[in-house]
Amino acid sequence: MNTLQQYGFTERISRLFVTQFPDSRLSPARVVRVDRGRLVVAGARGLVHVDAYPGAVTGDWIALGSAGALAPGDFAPPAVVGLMPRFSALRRKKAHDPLAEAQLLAVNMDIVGVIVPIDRPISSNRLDRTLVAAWDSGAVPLVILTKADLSSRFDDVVAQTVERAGSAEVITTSAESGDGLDELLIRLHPGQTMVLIGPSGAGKSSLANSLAGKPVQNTGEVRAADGRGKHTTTARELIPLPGGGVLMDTPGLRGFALWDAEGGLEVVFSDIAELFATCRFADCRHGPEPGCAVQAAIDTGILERRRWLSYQKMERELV
Ligand SMILES: Nc1nc2c(ncn2[C@@H]2O[C@H](COP(=O)(O)OP(=O)(O)OP(=O)(O)O)[C@@H](O)[C@H]2O)c(=O)[nH]1
Ligand SMILES: [Mg+2]
Ligand SMILES: [Zn+2]
Repeated sequence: MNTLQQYGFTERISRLFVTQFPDSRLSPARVVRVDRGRLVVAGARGLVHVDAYPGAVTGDWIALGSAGALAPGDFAPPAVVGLMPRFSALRRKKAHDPLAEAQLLAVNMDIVGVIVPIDRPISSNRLDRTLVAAWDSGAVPLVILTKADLSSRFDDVVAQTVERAGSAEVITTSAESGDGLDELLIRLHPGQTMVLIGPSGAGKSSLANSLAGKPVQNTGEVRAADGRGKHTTTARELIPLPGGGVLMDTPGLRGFALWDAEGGLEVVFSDIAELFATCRFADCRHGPEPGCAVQAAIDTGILERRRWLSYQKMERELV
């Protein structure tokens, strides 16, 4: 495998590249990390530094040419000349501010690894939000419970998470004991990319190191008082795995506000969408009006009130 392949270059990407950039003097590469004003990119000849390119983020496929003239025999350092269209993109809102812009968290991933640490109380609302954004991204979410060696409430937490995750798969792992790592790896096929998303201290970088089989990322202790992390990872970075898959480690996220993810909302709350269809009135606002299937489901305990509130909150956020 050459460097390009180690970073996820496949037949499919190769065909897309040629369609997008027919000029044979251009070559494909992938952004591994964005440093201040510079990009680390993986190309056929290895990792190289190039100047930043507007809009290019970690995970992007790019076209490399030579800066200045592209004439044969011209010796110039490689430079980014174009971006490939992205096949998936995970977005969130920058802050709890209606005017805030979308922030791209990750691009060109096949799997969104939603990291949930077992050593803290599960935040269902946060999990819901992250799953909505993940389903909307064009990739498939995989919920990864971490630090399985730590919890005595293990079965409880797993059951709670499985219920909440709906149609997303849930696996439990421990970077410490190695449990669950094989299960995770069989889901990441050669050439596929999985981004790890979650709060600081959740164990994303520890998982990356265990999967890579060597220390590639720094990890940091969590604060004893509340178990929160110290934002050890500060940049997104691609990490090639021995099996041919690619990981993207990311900095811990404080919150998760949604950006324009109606499609994901319907997947995660499909039970609620189904109820809407059976309300007596087509324009039911699901309040006190007669024949509301949502209210009936809450009354009979089929729908948890908390879940309904969570849905409403997210729906408002998306308007
Ligand atoms: N017992 C145990 N501790 C773990 C495990 N995974 C991670 N930890 C510990 O949890 C702490 C945080 O781990 P990191 O991997 O740095 O967490 P992170 O999600 O990368 O955090 P940020 O980079 O800040 O976003 C470290 O002290 C790790 O040793 C695990 O499977 N078991
Ligand atoms: Mg980290
Ligand atoms: Zn209704």
